[in-house]
Amino acid sequence: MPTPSMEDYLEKIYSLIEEKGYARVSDIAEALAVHPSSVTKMVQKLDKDKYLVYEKYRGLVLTPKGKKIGKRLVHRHTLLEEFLRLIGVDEEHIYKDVEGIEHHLSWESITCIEYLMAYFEQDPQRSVELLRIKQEDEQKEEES
Ligand SMILES: [Mn+2]
Repeated sequence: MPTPSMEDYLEKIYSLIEEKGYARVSDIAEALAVHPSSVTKMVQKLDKDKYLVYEKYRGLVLTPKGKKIGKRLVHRHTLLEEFLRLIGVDEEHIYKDVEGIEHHLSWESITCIEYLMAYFEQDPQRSVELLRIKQEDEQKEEES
């Protein structure tokens, strides 16, 4: 299993390749706000663990194993963002909160959150009700 830090890299590499068709060390460094030498080190580790193949002048290519896990990690991130948005978390907190929790949930918990999302999607009234409870509580707070 990849470590949380490896997961961050695989997630970012996968989405860069999806968006641009390639992922350069400099792009990864910028996206993760880290030094390029840290990227090179991690990319070598991911290569050693068979998540990708890294050739200095040709760039990096995800292996089938790297693609599979990268796709799952990107999906997990998106799902958690949608989940926090649905339960009414402020937009300004969403990205950071997801970055904070995504590596610490089991895949079972992720699957259960997927079911919860399906529950809300089946009847849009359900999320309206949820947000009504939130609003009422916020109003009470203001009045007290
Ligand atoms: Mn993420």
